[in-house]
Amino acid sequence: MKPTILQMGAYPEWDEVPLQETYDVRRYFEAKYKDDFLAKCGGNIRAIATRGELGASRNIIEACPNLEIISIYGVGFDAVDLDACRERGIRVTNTPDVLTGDVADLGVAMMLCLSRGMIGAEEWVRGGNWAKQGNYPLKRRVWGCHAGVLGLGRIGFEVARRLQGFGMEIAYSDIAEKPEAGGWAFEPDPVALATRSDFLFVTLAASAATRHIVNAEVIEALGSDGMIINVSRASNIDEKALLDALEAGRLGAAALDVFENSPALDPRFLALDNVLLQPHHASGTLETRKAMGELVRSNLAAHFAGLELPTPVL
Ligand code: 8YV
Repeated sequence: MKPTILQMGAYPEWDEVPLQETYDVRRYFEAKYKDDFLAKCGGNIRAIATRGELGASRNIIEACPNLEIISIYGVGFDAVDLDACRERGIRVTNTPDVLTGDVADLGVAMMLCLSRGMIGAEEWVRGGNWAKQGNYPLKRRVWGCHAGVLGLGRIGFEVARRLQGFGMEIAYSDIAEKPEAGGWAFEPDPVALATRSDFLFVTLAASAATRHIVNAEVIEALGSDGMIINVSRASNIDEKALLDALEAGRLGAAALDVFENSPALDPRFLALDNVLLQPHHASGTLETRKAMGELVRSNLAAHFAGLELPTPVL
């Protein structure tokens, strides 16, 4: 008999097909009446397949008394209630490493794109302003500037390595100094990091402890010429303080791949011209998403075969 699994969100077809071949899949995201749906199938669920941003709340975990494992399509596990899992010995897996390069690439691309005004420049050409009004307004340099990396984990490290190629001066904050950081300066205090940075990359794994780590003080320290680039989670930034500072020009610019309440982001963002807004797609390449889907399935397969999990969180 195929094990029954609860699927929290849609996957591409190349992931749906093998999942359905191997498991009896119950699609939570398609159920109209979620509570009734869980009341009916919850007792049969042995695994949850979810996505980074969807996770699994305590409610859902409790509605599945025979749950053994949660497999996340994404590296972030902040949306899974880990305490609820620990209480019941439920295993949790994620998809680290396979997405690191793409997330770092997009972060760096966002910095370049916003700093050099590439979106506006494209409109300048397409809209005929180049011919009518002449040259595009001058923008800001990136190479040789100071970059701060808040969270030197896998993704932060790859961001910093890329920035080094642009001849940037690199500093980072983390819980402790990292031996792999080589010549990059360690600055434990995020405010001090922001003070010395032109570009502040937010790359740390989100948790209750990192909520609003980028607060009004950090934002002010970055200042009216500074830019924030966030490819982690929205909760790492105090979004209201960010919007206030962007509107008042106390922060120069922000390039964001993540938002509170996404995809229904705060309409204040849409009125700003000092932002670059991206639809949470830092890991969104065909190659990486295929690797993530495979890892979701290999974690589930290892669990049901009684083998060691390839990429466990818990
Ligand atoms: C994905 C993510 O966009 O890795 C994560 O934690 O949030 C992203 O890579 C997401 O998990 C896909 O649903």
